[in-house]
Amino acid sequence: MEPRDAAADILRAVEDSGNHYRDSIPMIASENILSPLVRKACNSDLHGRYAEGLPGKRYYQGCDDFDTIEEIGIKSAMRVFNCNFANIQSTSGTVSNIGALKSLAKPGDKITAVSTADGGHISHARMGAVGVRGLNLITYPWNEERMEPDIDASLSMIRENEPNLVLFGQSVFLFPTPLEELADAAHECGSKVMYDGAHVMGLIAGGMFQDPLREGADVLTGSSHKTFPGPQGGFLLSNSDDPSFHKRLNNSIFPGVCSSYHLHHVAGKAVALAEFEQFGSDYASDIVRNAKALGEALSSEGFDVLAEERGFTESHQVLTRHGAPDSGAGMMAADRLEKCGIITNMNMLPGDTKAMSGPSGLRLGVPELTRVGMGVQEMTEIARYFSRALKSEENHSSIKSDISEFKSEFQTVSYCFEPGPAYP
Ligand code: DSN
Repeated sequence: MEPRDAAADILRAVEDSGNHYRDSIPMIASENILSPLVRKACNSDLHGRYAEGLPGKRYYQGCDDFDTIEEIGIKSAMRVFNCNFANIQSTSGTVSNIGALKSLAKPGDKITAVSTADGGHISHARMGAVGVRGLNLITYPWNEERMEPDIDASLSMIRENEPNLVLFGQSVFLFPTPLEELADAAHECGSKVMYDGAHVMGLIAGGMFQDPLREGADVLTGSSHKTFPGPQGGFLLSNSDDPSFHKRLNNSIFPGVCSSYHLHHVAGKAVALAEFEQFGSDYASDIVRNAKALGEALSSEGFDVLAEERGFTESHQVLTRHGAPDSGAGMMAADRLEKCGIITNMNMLPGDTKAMSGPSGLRLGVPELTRVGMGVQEMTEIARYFSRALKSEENHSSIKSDISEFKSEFQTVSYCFEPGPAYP
C-alpha cells in the first residue's frame, strides 16, 4: 500500500469509528466522551510540548503557561477529591498504579489484591504492574453473592500474612468495598492501604460511592476518563500531610514512570476538573440512578442480572449472565449486540475460567449514555432492544436501524460549560 493511501485509510477508519459510536448505544463501562472545552484543550499545541518536573521547577523553557494550567488543575483536583495532595500528570490509571506501587512497596514485598477472575484489574496481577514491581501477590477470598471481598476471611488473611501493601478496587465494581474494617486491620499490621478507584472516580468525587481517603486508604489512584469524564489519563491522590511523602509520590510519576506526561491531556483533565466542580454531583447521581434502572429493566425483560438481592448495583455498572460458566455465551451476546448497534464487552463471571473464549457474562456501563442525556425511560427502551437482539430471531439490520434513530436524539454532551456535539 502506498504511504499516502495508508494515511487516507487510517483517517477514514477514524471517521468511521466516530460514526459507529454516534449511531450506536455505547455501553463500555470504562469509556466516556469529552466535552467541547476538554476536546479543545486536548486538540491544542500542547500535544507536542514537554514540561518535565513540577510547576515552577522545570527542565525546559516555555512552560509558564503550562505551569498555570497544571497549578489550577492540581488545586481543583484537591477540592474535587477533598485531599491534601494531587498529582494529575500520570498518563493512565495503570501508570498511577505503577507510581503508587513504587512509592508504597519494594521488590519482594507482599501485596494483597482482588484477583482478575473476581474483577480485579490487570495492573493488580502478576502479569501486570504488581509483577513488574516484583511484588508477591496474595488474592482476597471472594464473596460471590455479594461481589466483594469476603470480610471475615480477608481480615484473617491480612492478619496472617501481614502484607506490606493492601490494595483494593476493581474493574468489575458493582458495590463499594467494605474498606474501613479491612483498612484498620491492615494498618494494625503496619501495612499501607491503596485504593484503585479507576472505574468509580467520578462517583467518588460526586459523593455517590464511597470515600476511600476517609475510610482508611493512604493513597487513591484512578483514571480520569471513566465515570470521571475527562481525557484518558490518571490521578494519584493522598490525604497525607507529610511533604516528604508528597515528594515521593510526585517523583514516582516523574521521573519514575513518565518523561513527557502528555500536556494536552493534563490541560483537558484540568478543564474536566473545573467542569466537574460545577456539574459533577448531578452527573454522578444520574449515573447511579440510570445503572439501577437498567438493572431493573433488564431483569423485567427476563435477563439474569447479577446481585438482584442487593438492588443490582450501586455503581455505573450492571452485570448480566447469558449462559453456563465457560460457555462463551457472553462473547456471543456481545457479538450479536454489536451487529444490532449496542457496544458492550464480554466479562468473566463467577465460575468462568477462560478469559478469551469462555465468558458467560456482559459488563454494561452507563456513563456515556448518561452524559448524552439519557434517563430512566431510555434505560427501559434499551432493555427492550436487548430483548429484540438476544431473545428474538429478528434480523439485526432492522434493530440497528431503529437504534440509530433512537440514538439520533442523544447527540449532545451535557454536564459541562458549553454543551455541544458528542461525536464531532
Ligand atoms: N480494562 C479496562 C476496563 O475496561 O475495565 C480498565 O483499564
